[in-house]
Amino acid sequence: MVAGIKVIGTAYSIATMRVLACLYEKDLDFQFVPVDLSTGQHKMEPFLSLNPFGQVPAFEDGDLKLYESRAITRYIAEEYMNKGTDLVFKEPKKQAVESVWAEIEAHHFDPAGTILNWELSVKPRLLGLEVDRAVVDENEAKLVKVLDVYEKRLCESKYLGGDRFTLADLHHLPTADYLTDTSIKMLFESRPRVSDWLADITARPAWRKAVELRNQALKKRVDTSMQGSQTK
Ligand SMILES: N[C@@H](CCC(=O)N[C@@H](CS)C(=O)NCC(=O)O)C(=O)O
Repeated sequence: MVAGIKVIGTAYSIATMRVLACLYEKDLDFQFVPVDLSTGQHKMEPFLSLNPFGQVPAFEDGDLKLYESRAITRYIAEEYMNKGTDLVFKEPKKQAVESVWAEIEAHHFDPAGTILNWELSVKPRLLGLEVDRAVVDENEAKLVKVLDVYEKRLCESKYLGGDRFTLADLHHLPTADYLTDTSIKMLFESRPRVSDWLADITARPAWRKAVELRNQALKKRVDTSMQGSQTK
C-alpha cells in the first residue's frame, strides 16, 4: 500500500470524481474523507485550511497538500508514472499535444458543460429549482461548437490527447457522464466519433468504480434530504 494519499471531497462532485478516476486508473490505495456540501463544510475550517477557495476536492500525499483537480491528477500521473495506467506521454511533442487537449477540456468543454449540468441535472433533480432555458440554449450552442471540433479530432486520433487514453480524456469523464443523463446526450450521440470515444472511456473499469462511489453518495444525499422533509 502507498501510504498517505487522502482525498477530501464529495464523491458526486465533478472535480472530486476527476481525482478518484485518476487514482483508480493508477491502482493506488487512498483514504476518502467525505465533505458534506449541503451543510457548507467546505466553507468552514478545517476544510478552508486545505483549500482557501472552499471548493472540493483537496488532496494530500504525505506532507504534500494540493487542490485544483487537474493539478492533482497531473501530480498523480507523474509521481506514480510506473503504477497502473500510464496517463501521460514522456516525449515532449506528444506531451504538448496531450496538454493542448487537456487545456481545451478546461477552457472550452468544462465551462459550457458545467453550466449545462447545473441547469439540467443539479437544479431540477437535486434542488427542485426551475431550469433557465435561455442559459441552456446559450451553453448548448457553445458545446455544439466544441463537440464539432472533437468529432474532427477523433477522426484523426483514437483519443483526444493521442493514440492512447491519457489525462486529456480522463478529465472529461465526470461532466460528460453527467450530461449523457440529460437531453444533452443527443449532442454526443449524433457525432459518431465522439459517441464511440465516450462509450469507450466511460466503460473503463476505473471510471465504473468512481461512478459506483458517486451513486452511493447521491443515494445517501437523497435519503438524507427525504428524512429531513419527513421530520419537518
Ligand atoms: N477548479 C476546481 C473546481 C472545484 C469545484 O468547482 N468544486 C465544486 C464541486 S465540483 C465545489 O466545491 N462547489 C462548491 C462551491 O463552489 O461552493 C477544481 O478543478 O478542483
